[in-house]
Amino acid sequence: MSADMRELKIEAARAALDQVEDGMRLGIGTGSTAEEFVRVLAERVAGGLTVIGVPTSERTAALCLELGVPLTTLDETPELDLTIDGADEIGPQLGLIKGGGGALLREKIVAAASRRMIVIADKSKLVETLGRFPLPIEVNSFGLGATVRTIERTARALGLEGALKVRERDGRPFVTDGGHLIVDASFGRIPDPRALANALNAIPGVVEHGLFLDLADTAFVAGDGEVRTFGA
Ligand code: ABF
Repeated sequence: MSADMRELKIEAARAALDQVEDGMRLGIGTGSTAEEFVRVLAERVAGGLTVIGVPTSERTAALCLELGVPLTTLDETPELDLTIDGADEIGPQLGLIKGGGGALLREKIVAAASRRMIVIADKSKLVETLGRFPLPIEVNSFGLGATVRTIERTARALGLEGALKVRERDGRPFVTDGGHLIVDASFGRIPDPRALANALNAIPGVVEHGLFLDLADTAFVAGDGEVRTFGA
């Protein structure tokens, strides 16, 4: 990642940090932008800010522990004030594609448990229509072949076609923190994300998908010397 790109992520992270108040219960996202947020948050915690966070991945949990950000779980703290997370794409009405980092299931559970969700990103994530980034779909490993066929058939009925690939890392299937697999679906433009989200939710082998609709309230998007605010 270039130094400029990292700087944009830090700027977006700082804008989100301004929304954090003493005593807040936070959802803490995953990915390189969310990691910049953890770093700036940790500085404030070291300076006396009192917050507690629910991490959306083991990776984020490890960074929080390393930097001294206090953690809790959704079992102990089922209601959160604010979640701050990155995204792979930010589309109209703050519809998102997430899951490129493989943490979409926990990210969605944590976002849904939060009163507010702020997305932080550099401007490369803004799109007019979702779908340039392959849609991550988390699936149970049982019945993988059948589930993939059902996803294909379901998408085709909505006019969407494209390659579905089981994600790999180091030549082996990528396994999520929840023990599931990820299918990356290169559908291209998704004109009706809600219809696709509903259809995917109805497939038994699909655990969750990376379409985050009606979850984000605000996006801070850094680029061209400014941080733009989208949403409330
Ligand atoms: C998480 O990290 C994911 O949902 C998304 O896939 C990814 C974005 O990563 P980065 O900030 O590194 O671009 O938020």
